[in-house]
Amino acid sequence: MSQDLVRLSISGAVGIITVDNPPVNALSPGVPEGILNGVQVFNATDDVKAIVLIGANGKFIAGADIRFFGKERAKLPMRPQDALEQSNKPVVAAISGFALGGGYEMALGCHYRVALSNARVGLPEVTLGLLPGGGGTQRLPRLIGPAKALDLIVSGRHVPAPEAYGLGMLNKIFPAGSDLQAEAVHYANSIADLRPIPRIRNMKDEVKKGTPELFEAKRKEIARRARNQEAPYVCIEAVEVACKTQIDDGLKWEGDKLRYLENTDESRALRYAFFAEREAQKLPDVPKGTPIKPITNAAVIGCGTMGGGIAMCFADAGIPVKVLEASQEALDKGMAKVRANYETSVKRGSLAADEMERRFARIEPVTEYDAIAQQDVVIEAVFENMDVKKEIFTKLDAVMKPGAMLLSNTSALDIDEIASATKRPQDVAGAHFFSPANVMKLLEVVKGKESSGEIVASTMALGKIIGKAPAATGNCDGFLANRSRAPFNSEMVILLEEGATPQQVDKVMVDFGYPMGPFAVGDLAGLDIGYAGRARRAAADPNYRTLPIADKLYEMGHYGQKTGAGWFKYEPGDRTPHPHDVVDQLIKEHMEANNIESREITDDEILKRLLFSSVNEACKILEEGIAYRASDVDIMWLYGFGFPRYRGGLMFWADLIGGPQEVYSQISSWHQRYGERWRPSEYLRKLAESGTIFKDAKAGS
Ligand code: 3H9
Repeated sequence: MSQDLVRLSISGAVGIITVDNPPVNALSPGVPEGILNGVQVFNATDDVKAIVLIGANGKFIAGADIRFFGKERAKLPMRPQDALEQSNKPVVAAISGFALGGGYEMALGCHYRVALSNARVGLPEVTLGLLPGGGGTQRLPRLIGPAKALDLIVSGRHVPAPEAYGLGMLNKIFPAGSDLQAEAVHYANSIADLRPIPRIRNMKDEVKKGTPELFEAKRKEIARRARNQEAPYVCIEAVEVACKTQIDDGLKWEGDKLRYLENTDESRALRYAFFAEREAQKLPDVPKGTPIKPITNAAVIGCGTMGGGIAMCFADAGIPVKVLEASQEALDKGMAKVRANYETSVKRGSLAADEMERRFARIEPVTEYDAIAQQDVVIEAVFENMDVKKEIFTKLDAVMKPGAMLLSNTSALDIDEIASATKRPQDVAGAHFFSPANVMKLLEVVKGKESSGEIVASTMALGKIIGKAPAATGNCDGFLANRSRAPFNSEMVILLEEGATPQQVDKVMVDFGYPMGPFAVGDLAGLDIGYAGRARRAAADPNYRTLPIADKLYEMGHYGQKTGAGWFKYEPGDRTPHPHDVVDQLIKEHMEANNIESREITDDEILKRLLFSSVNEACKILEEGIAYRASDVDIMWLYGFGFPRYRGGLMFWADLIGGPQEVYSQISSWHQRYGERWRPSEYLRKLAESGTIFKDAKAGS
């Protein structure tokens, strides 16, 4: 097998080892063996004076094959990166595309590293709950020093080649588009006779810079975002080990830690999330090869909070966008808000001032529908009112060029009814962004019953182009994301009726790993949004479970941060939530009026009531065939609701704590205690009885 995955050839006095393992040249079984064989063969070939390690199809090596973690791996007589380092003939890593994880570690085993200027390198293992286990934690600090190595290994970021060159990670870069193999062979000839061969294991100076303060500062820096996680801390320790230990001892330490980390729930969850994200791109009911509509420009209807944010997404991706508002006044206000958002980024240092101007200039305010007629895609982003939306889609149908993508940012309304306002429902789909639209990564793509495969696939592709994580769903009230989240939103308020406090609930969820508690998030988004949604649902469903405490709070003018009071109290100019007496009073009154006795509600009950209620709803959505698979639920929760990635997502987490059987049994007991709202879904019952885990659950199965 290694012959197929790794090819050997000779150009003059240079032996070339080519890794050819599509799609990304991962180090699947056979590849490490092939590289090791190549080093041995060329070291034994007299005419070869230097060696080049390169990847086929414009990609170097994307790292270890992630599918094989947690499984038995073949034991080699020697690791290929160590063999590369020990080679008596100098080896040049020739990098195009990406050299990530085990791929860049292979390059660190080489004596020289050259790359095309559009390549990316890095050690992203921490994002999979691992540490670089192919020598990266020991070689990178020796090459570029512990401070820079810490930054790269603990963040896992992909570094563009020019920056990597500046950091000392690469010896030379060639312009994008160059013939990399020819350049690398030329380079190899130029260094073939240089001695001593520069082996990273012999570089001793940089690691002397690793002071205890450096590592302590890094631990402090990551404390909040890395809470509940192990891998980031092991990564720090690994660099510390590199600074204190002989390299062979350090390599052994690193290998042991990799074997430990690959079996943690954290790593399992992060690896699952990696593949779930890619799985979400696969649309079982859209044939492969369905054409994707090109997008060179866009339009957004409405320049409110959502519309402005969506326009920024296009501008940030380099796509010119027109924003339409009926009145000049609304347009000016919206554009001022967009500008203020950009200015905040400039002030924070995350955006350069000239780049802000370039982006802002891509957004063109307009007041007439004729002005947007030739745009490739239009996204309607006005407030949630069916009549208004239908009126807009009638207008769009009249003016937009044939084949234009007609998308609605509705978060709950019936996409089929919206599409019925046009004579081209096949070109209509939902493109649901999450607030703030320019920040949150989820794009929920909603298929109407007449949406064509082309519009769905093109909307998914659009999501990728503008840097989102797209995932598809069918049409129902609230679609997949908000519908599966709705029971969580109700349950958190119902918990108050039984004596819990907003601060208690928020603490449980922050401790679990959310960046903010759900009540604080409600205050940030505005309590008017939930109120309007509840009123609409209560009008439609006589059995709708009302939330009197939430309704009263809203009616008292507590709209959240914008009024200085919501579930919490806020001092002017400060977003820190403080407990509010009024809320305590409302809870007390509600309990007295309904003869509810206060009881201690444990953190475990809070967590499970919020999340299990949503797992149950997600099961109903799967049963109805509205979601393709459980992993799409997880993608929506990770990217739309801030669910901690290292727990995999709502459904994966539920598997980790006992799976369908545990969830079913708990929900059944709450069904007895609380009645109808906790009725377990049939689908959940079937999963529990068949022993299927959530992770493998598919639509309607
Ligand atoms: C590691 O190296 C540990 C070492 O330290 C240990 C010692 C050796 N494995 O993302 P795409 C699949 S840990 C298996 O859509 P792109 C992917 O699932 C690893 N499969 O392409 C998809 O399959 P499908 C450290 C992989 O162009 C297809 O390839 N490395 C792997 O948008 C295309 O992927 C990383 O963390 C893999 N390593 O992005 C890098 N990588 O078509 C992980 C990809 O069936 N990879 N696949 O859905 C990436 O970040 C991106 O894939 C990359 C390309 C940027 C490379």
